[in-house]
Amino acid sequence: MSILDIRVLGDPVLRKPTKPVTKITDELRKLIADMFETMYAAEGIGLAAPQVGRTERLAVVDVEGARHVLINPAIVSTEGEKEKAEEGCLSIPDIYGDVERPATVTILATDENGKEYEATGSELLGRCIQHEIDHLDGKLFIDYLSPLKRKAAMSKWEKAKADYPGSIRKVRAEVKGEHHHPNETEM
Ligand code: K2U
Ligand code: ZN
Repeated sequence: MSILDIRVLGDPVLRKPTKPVTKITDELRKLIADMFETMYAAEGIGLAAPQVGRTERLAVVDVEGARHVLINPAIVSTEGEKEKAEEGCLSIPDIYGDVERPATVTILATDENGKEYEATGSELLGRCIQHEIDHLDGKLFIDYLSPLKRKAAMSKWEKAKADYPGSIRKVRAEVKGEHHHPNETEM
């Protein structure tokens, strides 16, 4: 498995809608494994293919140990009052903002064995799933901010982006044992 570079705001790949996965190949499974490794190294709880420069409709999620592979995910229903919570994004480092989203979401997706499944998530899992599916539609959390808040975020990003030449964020390997997952294969 390898840690991939993360694309940051400014890279057009983050704004391109993704293409449905038609065949689950060994290469796609390797990408899934690399996305989990990259996500853990970047201390995220979700990661979508565009964030590593790929255009497949694919994301991975691990919220409190609940790992989900989201291949061709679709939201089938949302429930509950909209809840506001602060969000960040691995592709927009150090920028945060409040985003309102439905509390609970039910999705239909395919797993890495090609099996279709339905999952329901609330709270952080529900929010993360919605954040990742937005990525697959070229949408970022800053799109939900009020014009004033977005202006503030963008001017902060104008300065911060100098640290990411080529809109690339290099992710360093975690220190061993810093963050281990039970079913993670040893390198
Ligand atoms: O897709 C991504 O950029 C990873 C996002 C996913 C996410 C954003 C907001 C709320 C929930 C999930 C995050 O940067 S992962 C970082 C993180 C870690 C713990 C809790 C919230 C966010
Ligand atoms: Zn994100």
